[in-house]
Amino acid sequence: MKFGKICVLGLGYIGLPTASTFAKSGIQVIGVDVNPHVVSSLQNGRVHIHEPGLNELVQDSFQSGKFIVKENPEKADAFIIAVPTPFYDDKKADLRFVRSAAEAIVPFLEKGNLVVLESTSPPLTTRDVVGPILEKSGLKAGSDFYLAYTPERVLPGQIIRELHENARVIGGITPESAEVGRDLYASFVKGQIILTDATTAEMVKLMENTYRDVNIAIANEFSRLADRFKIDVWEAISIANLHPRVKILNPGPGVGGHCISVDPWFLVEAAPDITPLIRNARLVNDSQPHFVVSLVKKSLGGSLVGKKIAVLGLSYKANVDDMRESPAVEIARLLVEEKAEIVSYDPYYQPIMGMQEINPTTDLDTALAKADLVLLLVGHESIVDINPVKLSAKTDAKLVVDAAHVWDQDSWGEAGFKIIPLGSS
Ligand code: SAJ
Repeated sequence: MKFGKICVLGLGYIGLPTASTFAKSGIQVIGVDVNPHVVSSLQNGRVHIHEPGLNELVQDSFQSGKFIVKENPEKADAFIIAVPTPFYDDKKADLRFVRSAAEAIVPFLEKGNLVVLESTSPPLTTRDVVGPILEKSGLKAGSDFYLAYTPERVLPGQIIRELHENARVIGGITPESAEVGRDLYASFVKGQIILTDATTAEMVKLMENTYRDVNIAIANEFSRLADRFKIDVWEAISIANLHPRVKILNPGPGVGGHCISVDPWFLVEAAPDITPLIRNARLVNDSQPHFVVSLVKKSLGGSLVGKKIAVLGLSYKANVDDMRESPAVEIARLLVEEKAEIVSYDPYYQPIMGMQEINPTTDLDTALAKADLVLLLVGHESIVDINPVKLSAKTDAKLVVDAAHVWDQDSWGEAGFKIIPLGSS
């Protein structure tokens, strides 16, 4: 099938790169967002998301006239839903954005159209939630219009490259729906395109992120065991990983972001009676910030009251500006609760992010000025590259807890610092 014009609903971290990539491939794209600020900012040529290469891509597609941003959808050959699926406080999936995007398509849906859901969703969402909403149009899913699920699987920081290069799974509610989906995505995907049914494609996405979460949980638990038995977890992991069938991931301050810390809960919600491992892995990773705080406490002699701590890094992982669901931010908050006096440094911090309670700054010197201890939480390149000799001139702190395991113990030791890596104290 040929696609002259498509509508992309949701212009966030995934929808905006996807919409502009389709536009670059020559398809007329109408980008739609319910947030008027996002719409007006894009209409004025301002890209609201920090992602390498995205600004250039969006500007190019605006200039070519192939990408237009509007508040409402209109008739098109295909509709792509790329809205967020957060969870409620009780960890149940919040499908309100998916439902309202599907509702918004109903008045414009015509025979022969394709509708694709990209948002990460619990199993059966495409068939049992999106399908019935679209059928309010009087058209039948699978026979009058095509319906498919294709998860985005790109890594923040490398979205543009991975959109093109990653393998893409497309699951249809009928085999024809998957094939028509392939016709659309083949316009830019260079990786392998695998066709399957919609529920398998939903599970693929959830299984990938759950696999990673469980593996990080075991690495985090190993860091606690290493602390208990006074060994260096990094040395033990690197030796264990020499085994040809072992690949242990890295322990860290916890798991953040809007994917890995959320998606496993969709499986637990869908089948709580058969998912104890997935649930417990989530609980282990969610409690890792407390372990880091206990390590800091131990390093400072047992109490944090009045202790001055420079917290380095607030994002959920290195080299991104995303501080949502960040374990580093949680650690900073826990330190404040324990009455430590902290200054939190992150080069990506912006005042619009708020969080005044953790005393944020983009000035490293301010963070270090009066510190008793440096707590390194995120290995942003600019933090990894800090020269220990230069840093020693800026602070009286001689103790460093390195939860990201990025500073070399020997060279920092020579500059007069005691480095305490997570999992080898
Ligand atoms: N982390 C560790 N130890 C590790 C690896 C990661 O503690 O060894 C932590 C990170 O610091 C971070 C969190 O886990 O807090 C998640 O980071 P990540 O880089 O593993 O993943 P995300 O959330 O940025 O992106 C993931 C990716 N999924 C997989 O790699 C299986 C990406 O491909 C998905 O598209 C994305 O989730 C998504 O949107 O679902």
